[in-house]
Amino acid sequence: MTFVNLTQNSLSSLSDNITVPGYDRNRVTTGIVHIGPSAFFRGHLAVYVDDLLNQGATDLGICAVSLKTNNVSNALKSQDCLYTVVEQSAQGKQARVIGSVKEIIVARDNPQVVLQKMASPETKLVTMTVTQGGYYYKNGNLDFDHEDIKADLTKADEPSSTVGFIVKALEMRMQAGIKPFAVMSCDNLPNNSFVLRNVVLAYAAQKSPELRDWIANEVPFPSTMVDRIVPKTTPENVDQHKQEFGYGDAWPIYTESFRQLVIENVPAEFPFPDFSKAGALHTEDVGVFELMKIRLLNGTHMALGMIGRMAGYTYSHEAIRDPAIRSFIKGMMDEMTQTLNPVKGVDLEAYKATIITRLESEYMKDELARLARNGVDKMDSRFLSPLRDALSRQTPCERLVFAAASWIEYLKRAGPGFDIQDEKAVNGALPEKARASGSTGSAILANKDIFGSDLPSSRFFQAKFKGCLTRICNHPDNILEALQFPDNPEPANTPVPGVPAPAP
Ligand code: CS2
Repeated sequence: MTFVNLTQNSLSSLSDNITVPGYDRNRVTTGIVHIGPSAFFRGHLAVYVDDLLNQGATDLGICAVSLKTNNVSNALKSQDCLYTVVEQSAQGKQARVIGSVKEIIVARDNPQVVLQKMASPETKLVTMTVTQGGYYYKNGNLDFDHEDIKADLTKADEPSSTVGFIVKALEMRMQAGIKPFAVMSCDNLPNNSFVLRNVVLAYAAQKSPELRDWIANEVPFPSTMVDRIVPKTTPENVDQHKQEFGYGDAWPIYTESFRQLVIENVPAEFPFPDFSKAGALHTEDVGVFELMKIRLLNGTHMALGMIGRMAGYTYSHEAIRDPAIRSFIKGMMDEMTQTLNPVKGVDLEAYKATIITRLESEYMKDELARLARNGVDKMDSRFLSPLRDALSRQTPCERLVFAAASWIEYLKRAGPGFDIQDEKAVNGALPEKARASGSTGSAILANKDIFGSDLPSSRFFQAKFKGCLTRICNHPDNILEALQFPDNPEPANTPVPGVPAPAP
């Protein structure tokens, strides 16, 4: 059997059950530059934009920019930047061809083309999904010691980093008298665009105070809460897609039907797309939504990823169906909930129940290894900052401590056959350090960039952490047996007898 490949010309020959762009892509101009065209972006923001184009917008086409790699560009270029999003649920699979990405550029090969795009008056919005590493954020400021930042500051006309590109393009606009674009992060990072604004301003200040002030006064940086589970596309997905839908797509995106986008308000006079037409929520206070999602979904993901994988499971739906893991996860979510403020319009109990249902979906085939990756970057937002809140609110946190302690065991297991997918951990020899520190995890806890100095010196935390890690180490072949928790946990911060007070 022969299959057509997805292109603009082949759209009309696809079967009727495939949704295709209902707008003339030739009439769509570029209004958004997106840095980091990850699977998540293609399954999330690009779909919202596709909705807006279907509703008649013509000035919101996306120019996708890969900073270094050309794999997305190679896959999408031959299909006119079209790709399929397959939504899967118990109701079946719905395939939809997304047309919002109009062009794709690899910045390393064409930095000037990227800058021209960003500086063009047509571009009103620059968005990004680059994961935490792309923010060059360290101890509350721009990491001036990072090689990328050092290099960009010396040859700023040809940047290579996210921050370098954003600042250079804004400088070009300022010098040309063109209004700036808005900058919107779509990464899972608390206060995502606020963090981005801080690093951008710090970098711009090195170039000129005038540029820094112009950015500070003129550029909106709306923070967002973004949510949609987008597992890694596998070679099997590519084959399966061809068989099921009758056409070839080099890189289809398999995802769930759920999606959510919450965006901080932008001043009304700024030409910002109205994403509410595509189901997003524009709000004054996005922070509460972000915290809710990062803790309840991403925190749960990471704990499920580590513990589930160490228990021998491969996928999210398998792990969450294990009664011991499920009960642990539900208990941990309850502990997380007590660290949150109420979220207007959201019933947190219903929100948690929806997350469990999403995790259970066997259609997703979401790998636990994906959920547990990049722990160095994620430990803080997923477990340590909720733990700090639990300690100050004096709410129960036994399971949160267990999740943090299980990271030490996860690190220990790194090696052939157990890829932890965490470059920073591997480069920093954290697996070796974890193995060397036995059941105390002391060499890892001593890493102030990750744990800070407050948590390791809390007597309550110390004792609980040691208790959890000891239990884990006592059950080397079955981590599930270490999941034992008291029915009536003591509130956080209760002094624990026998644990020495921290050094002054
Ligand atoms: C995952 C996320 O890798 C991770 O940290 O938890 O990619 C998660 O699937 C998305 O944030 C869901 O919105």
